[in-house]
Amino acid sequence: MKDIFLEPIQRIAKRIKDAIDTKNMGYSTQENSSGDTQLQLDIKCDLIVEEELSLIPSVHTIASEEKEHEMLINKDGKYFVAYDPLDGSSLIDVNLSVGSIFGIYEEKWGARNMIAACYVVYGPRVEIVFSQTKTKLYLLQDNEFEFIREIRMDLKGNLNAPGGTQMNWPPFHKEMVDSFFKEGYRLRYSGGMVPDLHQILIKGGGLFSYPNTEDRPEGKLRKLFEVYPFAFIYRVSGGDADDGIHDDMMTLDHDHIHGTSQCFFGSKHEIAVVREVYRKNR
Ligand code: AHM
Ligand code: MG
Repeated sequence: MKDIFLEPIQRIAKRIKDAIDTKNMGYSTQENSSGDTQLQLDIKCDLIVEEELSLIPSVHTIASEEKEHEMLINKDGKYFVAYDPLDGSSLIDVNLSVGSIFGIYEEKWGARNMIAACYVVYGPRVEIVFSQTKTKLYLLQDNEFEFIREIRMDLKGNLNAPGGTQMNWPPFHKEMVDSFFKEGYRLRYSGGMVPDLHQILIKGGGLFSYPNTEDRPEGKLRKLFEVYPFAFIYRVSGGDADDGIHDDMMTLDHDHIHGTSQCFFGSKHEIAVVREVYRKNR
């Protein structure tokens, strides 16, 4: 299965990198389903992904963070692909790293149907991280992606990436975040999910958290495009993920394509702490 998606995603990554580099296309007046103003660049990247995925005969349906509805590609296909073409696109103005995220589901949406996940980081370098049974890192050099290595996380890290508006965090969440800092964890948060989670993955471990808050009672990050793909990638890499609610978030069925959830990703140690704290405060 892997090769069916790896090559198209490599083409997508090169085309999106070109789109980012070519010119600043400014803001459009449209909003996406989550109410964000869409950049013309978001729309262009969405069309690039749509075009490339439409060429794969085994793709049944696609869903994009930038499209209100899912789109049928081929009724005889078996893969359902959810993607965020340009995550963190507002960071382009300040020249920080951004990414694309892909979740590949078999037969239907839902965490339990995910069979592979992948992201691309557009930073000083362009990298692809692809997880199926292992997590593999590829680097763009001289216009070709080269396999670099497999990624395995340590059992415990020392980075802490706490998302969401702090004044709206539940008090037990603040206590947990502070407890990591008191243990010597260091703050690493750019506001781009892809580079923030990439940093924790590549540097061995730590915790990225985005809790439910008063202003966002169901978190911010989207399950199909963002939360499940990273949960899958972290688990395949020897780390873990949790939603603070369910025994195993990766057994969940599908509800709404744009549904959001609180989420926690990290090495096994940090996620065990999250589970303990959140089970106690459920
Ligand atoms: P986007 O999909 O509209 O770009 O939003 C998702 C981004 C993530 O990359 C990041 O983790 C999160 O929003 C940051 O949110 P906040 O600014 O609330 O910390
Ligand atoms: Mg996004």
